[in-house]
Amino acid sequence: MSEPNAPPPLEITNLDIEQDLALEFVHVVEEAAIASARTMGQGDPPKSDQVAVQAMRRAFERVSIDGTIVIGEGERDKAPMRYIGEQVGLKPPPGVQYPKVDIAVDPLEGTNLCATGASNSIVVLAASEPNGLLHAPDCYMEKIIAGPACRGALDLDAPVEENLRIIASCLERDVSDLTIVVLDRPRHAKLIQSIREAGARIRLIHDGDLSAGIAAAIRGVGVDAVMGSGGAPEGVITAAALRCLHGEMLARLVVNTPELEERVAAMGIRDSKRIYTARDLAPGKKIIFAACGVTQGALLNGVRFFGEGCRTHTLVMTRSLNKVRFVDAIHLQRPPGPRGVRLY
Ligand code: VTB
Repeated sequence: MSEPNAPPPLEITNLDIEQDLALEFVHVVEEAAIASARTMGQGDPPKSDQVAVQAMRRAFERVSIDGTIVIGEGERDKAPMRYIGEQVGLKPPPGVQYPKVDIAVDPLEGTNLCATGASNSIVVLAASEPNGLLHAPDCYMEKIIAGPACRGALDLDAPVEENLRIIASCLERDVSDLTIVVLDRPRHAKLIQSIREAGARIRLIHDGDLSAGIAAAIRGVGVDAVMGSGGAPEGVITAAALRCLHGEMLARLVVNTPELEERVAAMGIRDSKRIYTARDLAPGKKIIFAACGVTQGALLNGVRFFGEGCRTHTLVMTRSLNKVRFVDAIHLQRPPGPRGVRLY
């Protein structure tokens, strides 16, 4: 018999992150994408970022999760909006507990791309059960990312030309047929030279190694691999996507100052030189990944506005359910005119 004054038992909802919440996460990235797309080309990156973060926050308030942001806006970017450790999700009614979910977000990946109207800026989030995503420090990360054909075949410490030879052979083509994406940064001068000498083609990008990483794991988008160093937080989110796509990723934190060494140690990372696979970076059993295009991109269309609303394009993937979905949504902000819903 229960105690007369005992609190009522907690009703733990059976919501499954992948099965039941996919559409909720789609809604979160759509809202942030629509908000930031309104600022496209205004030349104000912090503003673009801020509206994305605010819209994301508001949208999270409707999702039935007990969420914790484990990767948020970067200290590197000095984007002060979404803090690591922040709790998100709908407040449950008394006696109910929603599923605990760890969340990694990049409310606007490619802030500068959006601010200049350049292609490939996206809103991204990854979610998993607690501890399913590495709590990475906001430093650089060396990365090599390729598609499923290259699984287990690459070596982060091998010479560039060797990895290119392997990628070409896994994809059954010549090195000269490959397209390698590299962030256009002075630190990559040597890497770029080596790729050129090996004879592969290069696409230099200004920002957005996350969307390039996803593209590398999908055939037909024109990216065979991504090489070089980019943000570690972006690396973890890429890894979550790659786990859903069964792609290949090797990565290592770039810990090159005593301060960083200390910060990494304080975060519980014992071996700062460790080479991580996608599975190490995103070990979750349940993983959901959602990305919505902001500006037009190779993989995702940007947000298109028209009289009565707008249209968004979202990629949503789940690891254990093995689903890769593209969601093409029309958001009516007012009733359509007499000729019905417009598709553009
Ligand atoms: C990359 C890129 C991001 O940061 O991770 C890059 O994909 C790395 O930092 O879009 P640097 O700009 O210092 O090279 C972004 O450009 C934005 O954080």
